Amino acid sequence: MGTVTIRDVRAICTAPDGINLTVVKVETSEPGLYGLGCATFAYRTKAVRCVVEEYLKPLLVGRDASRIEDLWQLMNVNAYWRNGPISNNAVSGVDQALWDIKGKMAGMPVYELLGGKCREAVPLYLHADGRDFPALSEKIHAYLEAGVRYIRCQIGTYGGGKMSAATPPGSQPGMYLDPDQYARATVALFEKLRAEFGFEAEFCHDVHERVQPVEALRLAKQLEPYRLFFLEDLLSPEQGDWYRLLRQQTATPIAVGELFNNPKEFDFLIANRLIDFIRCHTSQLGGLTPARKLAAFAEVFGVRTAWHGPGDVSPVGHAANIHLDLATSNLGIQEWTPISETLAEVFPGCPVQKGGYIYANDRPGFGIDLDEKLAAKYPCEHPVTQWTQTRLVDGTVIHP
Ligand code: GCO
Ligand code: MG
Repeated sequence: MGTVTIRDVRAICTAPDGINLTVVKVETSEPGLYGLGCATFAYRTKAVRCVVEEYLKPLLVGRDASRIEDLWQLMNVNAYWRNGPISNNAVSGVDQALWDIKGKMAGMPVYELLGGKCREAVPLYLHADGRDFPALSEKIHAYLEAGVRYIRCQIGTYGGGKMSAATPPGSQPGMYLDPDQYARATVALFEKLRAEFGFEAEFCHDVHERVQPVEALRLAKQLEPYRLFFLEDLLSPEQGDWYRLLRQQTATPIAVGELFNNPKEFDFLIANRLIDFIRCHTSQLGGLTPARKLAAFAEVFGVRTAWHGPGDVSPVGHAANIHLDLATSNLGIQEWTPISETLAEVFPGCPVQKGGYIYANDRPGFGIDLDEKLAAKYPCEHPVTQWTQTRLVDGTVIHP
């Protein structure tokens, strides 16, 4: 086969489960040879699609599809300004598609291209949530019976709700939160959870950057006796330096990263061993190429991976995470969102969950496809994002 070049680059936007997903399809000069990559930024779908089709496509068509590293570097600096979520997601879609193509050309699953399996399957964690303790406890029992041992425990997701009587009349609409009430309730929650489930189950919790730094410090210390597997997003990326103080005062394992786009947001956290798990949303980083470099960098400092794996990652993105996980020795855990029947129809070849593990298939590339006709039946919608309009009791906007 001579040089295989890029013939077309398209963004396919679809919402089979009502969550906007963006997948880039790179078609090549070789008939029938194409790759798929995840570019999902659920709240700016149109913007990512525009970057892919109006800017990256003209840059890429006609170029050698085998030159993944060169093309990643070219795309990353092509707009001069870089390291933002919209351009990174667009670059990720192309990058992952090129890895998919390379696997298909080599006749190998991508995990083989990355060094081969470190394990037969990938350990996962699932989200358990409930409006109250009994509802949460019932979910956890069901997961444990199904062989899932790592569980993220929340009551009322990330806290917050309607404005209270303490909010000044006439305040703006939004998701109102009392961080101190949330922090006190969280400590009480894990005391009850450990009393009911003991210490065999591995519990995580996601603070979702919703408390002030000193409250975060106090919360991490108060949770220490309950031996969490990790405590996530204690601080917003803007307050990352507070992790230096946190590390000196508590042994609660720290996980952070889903909001990171720029290497300068995480390099000091890893190089100074201030965190235990890096939680990046791999398309937000720019794809598999930067993610595999980040995994290797983290290994040097004893930091483990725990890639972001919520509902707003496409099954292609989940597959890319799983292939990277399989070939990564410093894998910590993989966040998993069960794939619905509808999603599995639109994306044939999804990774499969069996008990507490995820299995990739062994087909070349990522082993996953996209039924474009079916995908077109689930168009994306673009309403104003509501849940991120989070406010304190007094009406002040806070990080969501
Ligand atoms: C997680 C994340 C998600 C995000 C969501 C934003 O740990 O999985 O915090 O729940 O809130 O991906 O769209
Ligand atoms: Mg999170």
